[in-house]
Amino acid sequence: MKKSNWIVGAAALATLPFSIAQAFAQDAPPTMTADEKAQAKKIYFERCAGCHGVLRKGATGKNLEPHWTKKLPDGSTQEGGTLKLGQNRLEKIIALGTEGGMVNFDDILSKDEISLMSKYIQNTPDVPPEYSFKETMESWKLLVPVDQRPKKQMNSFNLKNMFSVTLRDTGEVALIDGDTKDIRSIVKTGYAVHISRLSKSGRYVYVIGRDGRLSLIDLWMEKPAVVAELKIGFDARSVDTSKFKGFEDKYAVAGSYWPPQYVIMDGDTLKPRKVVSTRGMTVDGEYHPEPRVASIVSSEIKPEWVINIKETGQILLVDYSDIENLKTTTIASAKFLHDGGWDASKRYFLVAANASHKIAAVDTKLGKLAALIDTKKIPHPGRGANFVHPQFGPVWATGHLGADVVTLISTPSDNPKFAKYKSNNWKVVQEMKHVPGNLFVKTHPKSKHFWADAPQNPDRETASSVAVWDMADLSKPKKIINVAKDSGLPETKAIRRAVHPEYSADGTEVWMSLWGGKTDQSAIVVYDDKTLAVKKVITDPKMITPTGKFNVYNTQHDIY
Ligand code: DHE
Repeated sequence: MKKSNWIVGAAALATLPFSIAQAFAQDAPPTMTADEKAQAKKIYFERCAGCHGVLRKGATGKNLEPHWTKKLPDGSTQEGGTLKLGQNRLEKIIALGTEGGMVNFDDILSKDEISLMSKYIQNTPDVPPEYSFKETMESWKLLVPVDQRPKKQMNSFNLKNMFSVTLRDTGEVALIDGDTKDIRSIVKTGYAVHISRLSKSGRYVYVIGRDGRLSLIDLWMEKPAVVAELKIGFDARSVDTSKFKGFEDKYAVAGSYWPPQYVIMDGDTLKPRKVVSTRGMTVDGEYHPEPRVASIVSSEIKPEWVINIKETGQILLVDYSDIENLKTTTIASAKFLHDGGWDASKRYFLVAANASHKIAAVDTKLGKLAALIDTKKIPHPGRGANFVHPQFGPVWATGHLGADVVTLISTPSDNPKFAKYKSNNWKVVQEMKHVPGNLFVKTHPKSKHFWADAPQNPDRETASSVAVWDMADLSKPKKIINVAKDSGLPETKAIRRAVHPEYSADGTEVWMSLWGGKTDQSAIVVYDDKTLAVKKVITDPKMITPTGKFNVYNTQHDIY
């Protein structure tokens, strides 16, 4: 229906012959009580919005607006080649997942909840409220002012090798001493806490929760604790700090999924300085009401952040040298930008446009797109991994949620010894056989191994295991390590997904999390990177749903 006609449409319905009016009546979405709606809304926010968007316009996950979740009025499921879903099909998809990358929810949601969610997504999406600078400022809590904080490190921990570990479902991070493997502190943070990032100095940890709560932890305190908090939005995933010379620890920036905007703050207090909306045009020239802020990284060669806008496919280089007069370079790449990391030279940033099956590489020195590289389905690099390939020279690697490979892309280098590889640059030089459902890959400059997880794979054994390649000879079969078995913990109903390899500061150990059931005691299994033998199982009744682990030194210096 044309925009100019849409008001007339409703009135005209009343005059239609009975059979057609009845058909329109059948087109009404499934009815729900207010309580059911509230419950479904909560589950949608917690479990679905990340991939499908608050407005359900689709990104990593498919569009879930009623025009295709609901069957046609006559019950048919096809219209001009578009498949319509309907209650039964939706219930199946939610329960069992799809080959396209949707995970199965039958071990997370009950049958009733799956039925409820299927009804909910046939109804019109709820639009959450906006969130202004004033409200952002009102949420700010300075718990320990700067002048009341330690002037030097007050504990004896080796802070370089401290790990900030996400305890996803308890909304906490555990600060674990990488040398002794002791839990030094468990800190309350935001709901379904997502990632940690480090200030340039390595003193402050910034932790962002999915509820938009940003927590600032001071590692110099005798017992590291939260010294400031800010609610940057209602739904958030990313944060970073200013790392350019002269701006160390000065600013922080956090990206919000809803409302679609980013917030610039003072680095040591989180006092908000500026809120910038990301609404605007996609690379295809269409207006998007919900362009969410995906990954953010901080350049060390310019006072700039690379801010990746998911739905528009626009990569922003935001110059923070004068935040009152903010200058932004907008680089068109491809939709739907997600996560990414630096190449080995830290001049190029490579980010997954995951639903377009592409990697975009930005030259941050020239402020231009360097390449758009086609890959297999749904690349998901985390931050990716850099190493020197025996045949192809420097490469950056990404795994895939939707394909059974790890993709190696040749990256440029100023080092004359790599000049012979120049003609390979920005090409996919190898696809290493893996399995779908991979989220994170990792290596370390001092390591000879390459690690890739597969936590989203539907097979229990595969999801609980991690694959390790010998980088000196990538044709050798990879080694599969069952992390759940290595933990020695009793089996649980929920799959314990082995997720997010992270190196110790010296590159000798690899830490793997076991992401288990919402209330199950779980563990981090620490491997000797050389021998691949278990070195230590870190477990504790408070170790519930450990996922991302952020080694202070590696995160501070973007080593991956
Ligand atoms: Fe993440 C990074 C978004 C689900 C663990 N995740 C990122 C980044 C984004 C993102 C945009 C890049 C941040 C940056 O670098 O600034 N993640 C999303 C989602 O939208 C998604 C798909 C769905 C959701 O509802 O949130 C999602 N993420 C997850 C998980 O379920 C994971 C596996 C477990 C968890 O604890 O939430 C998870 N995401 C991570 C981790 C990183 C991450 C560990 C950082 C990787 C790194 O090595 O830096």
